[in-house]
Formats: sequence, structure tokens, C-alpha cells
Amino acid sequence: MTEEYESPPTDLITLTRHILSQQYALGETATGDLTMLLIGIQVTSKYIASNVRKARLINLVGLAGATNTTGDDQKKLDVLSNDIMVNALRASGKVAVMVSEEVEEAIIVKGDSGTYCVVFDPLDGSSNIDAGVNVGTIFGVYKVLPGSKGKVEDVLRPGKDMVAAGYTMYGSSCNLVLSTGNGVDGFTLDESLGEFILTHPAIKIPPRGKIYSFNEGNSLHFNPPTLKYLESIKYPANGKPYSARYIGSMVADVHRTLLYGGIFGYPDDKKSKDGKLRMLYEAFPMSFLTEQAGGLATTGTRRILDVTPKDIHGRCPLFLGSKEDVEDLMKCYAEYEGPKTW
Ligand code: AHM
Ligand code: MG
Repeated sequence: MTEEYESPPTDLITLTRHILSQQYALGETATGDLTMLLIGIQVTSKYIASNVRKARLINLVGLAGATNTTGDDQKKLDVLSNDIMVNALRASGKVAVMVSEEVEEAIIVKGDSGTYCVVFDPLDGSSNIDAGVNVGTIFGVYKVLPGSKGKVEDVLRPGKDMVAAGYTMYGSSCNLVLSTGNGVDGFTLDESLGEFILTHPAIKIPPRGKIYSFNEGNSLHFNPPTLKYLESIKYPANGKPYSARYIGSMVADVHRTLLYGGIFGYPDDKKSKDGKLRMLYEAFPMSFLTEQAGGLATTGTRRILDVTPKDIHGRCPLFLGSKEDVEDLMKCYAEYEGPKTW
């Protein structure tokens, strides 16, 4: 029997080529500014990936000796990743406002050339770093309001106003997943080429999944509709319960949800009235991607992308994933007759 020779692909679609082709599709109306910005983010992802991979070897694990805006201990890699992002975005010349999980105030960039705002969590899930478990960068992009030269109000806007969102996952492979409002595409870093290659074109979440992803250790504090939903998938009438998968790194949990389907949730509860996840740079970008992939994202009672943030580091409950799974959860909230929390 002769084995068929399968040659390597000869027409690789790199992330740069993909972003440029989206710009060309817009014709002369496109300025190229978003292209420059996204290419800048791509470079930061490669640099952060390289540091995450070597962290144990170059003494980058452990605490930096400071806390961030929300009182969490900052890891050395949190600080480094933040500096990499801030410097690259500032240097792109296209950014007027930045909001980072690691910086208390919005960063207003001086000069007139920036027309975009980038909100980001430079290294999410950093409690997982020292164990070598997946972590990631999450980002969302707004255009400045008409006439604005860059102020905090430019980002205190609903997530539906974002023009692009994405994340990079640093795991067994490094994956960058991006939407500019025209579907979702996933790229894998080929380290030998130093390029992100299109490996997951037009990601679509299955309409129903078989996996739920919640930190059930918080069940004691969960509100009744959350508990009712969890009961319904663990003790279903059809005798086929869902599987539990929870990494505790949102980027990895959402990445799996986008590819396999199911539901990811971080609810508000009796202890944390707004949940844990930050609206602007965690919930919004992930909800934007989920909707673009055909899924849903809700607080339980409201579409996440319709919520207007009151402050840049505010939090909100979040449930996202397969359309039918999220609809089942929303039904539990709609039927609940007790006091509404969100
Ligand atoms: P971080 O921004 O401090 O890393 O926290 C966000 C992370 C998410 O990645 C993850 O979904 C969640 O916190 C896990 O929280 P918990 O440990 O409470 O389950
Ligand atoms: Mg985070």
C-alpha cells in the first residue's frame, strides 16, 4: 500500500493578511488605522506568549509586590504584560484612550492622531500562571466619540459599540481569536514562522452543548435562579447530565465554549453583588465574540452588550455560550419571582 503524500499548505493566511484583506474589503472608506492597531496587538501577543512560555526559566513567576486596582496581588507577569501592551499601543499612534485591569485610571494618550480606545486585561487568569495553566490577554476596541480627542467617556459605553474584540490564549498552543464585527476567526501562532496562521475560520458555537463551566465552589452563595439552572443540567429529565469543566482562566474556559459549545458562567451572588468579572475588558469582549459566533451572553436578565458601564473597572454577572443553553438559563431567571438582583 502506498501512502499518499500530503504536502504542507502553500497558501498560509496570516493574521496580518487577514486584517489587511478586511481593510481592503471596506474600500477607500478605510483609513488603515484599525489595521495598524490590530497589528500592534498581534505583536504584543507574541511578546507576552514568549515571556509566559519562559516564565519559570527567567524568574518571572511569583508576585511583583504590589496590588492592582481591584486589590488583587499583581504577579510579575501581570506587570510585564501590562507594560508591553501600554507601550505598544501608545507607539502605534492610533490610540487615544487605554483602560487596563492593572492601571487605576484611564490612560489618556497625548496628541491628535489616536482615534481608537483599547480596553484590556493584559494577563487574565494570572492565579494560574505559577502552575503553567492557560492564561490569556483580552481586549476590546472602541472608536472615540465624534469630536473627542480622547476622554474616559469614550469607553464608558455599551459593549455593542465596540468595533473589534478578541483574546490571545497562552496554552499548549498560542491562539488569537478576533472579531471586527464580521464573524469570528481563530489563529494559531506558528513559532517557527513567528506568525499567527488562520486555523479556525468563521467560528460558530454549536447551538447546544454538553458542558457547563461555573465555579460551583461558590454554590453556597449562588442566587436561586442560578441554582435552579445548575440542578436542571445535573439532574435532567432525560438522564443525560452535562459534564463540568472549569479551568478558572476565563480565556481558556471561553475558548473551549466557543469551540465545543455549552455554557460558561460567573454569576452575581449573595457575597458578590456584581459577580467577579470586569465588564469593560472581560465581559464585553467575550460577549462580543460569543454573539459574533452565533451564541448569547447575558447577565441573567439583560443582554450584556446593552449594559452601560458606570466606571472603568466595574463588574457584572456573565453567562455566555450556546444559544439554547443560555436561553434555558434565562428562562430560570425569567420565572424566578423573588427579588431581582441585576
Ligand atoms: P483575574 O483578572 O484576577 O485573573 O480574575 C479573572 C479570572 C477569570 O479568568 C476567571 O474566569 C475567574 O477569575 C476565576 O475566578 P474564581 O477563581 O473565583 O473561580
Ligand atoms: Mg482578569
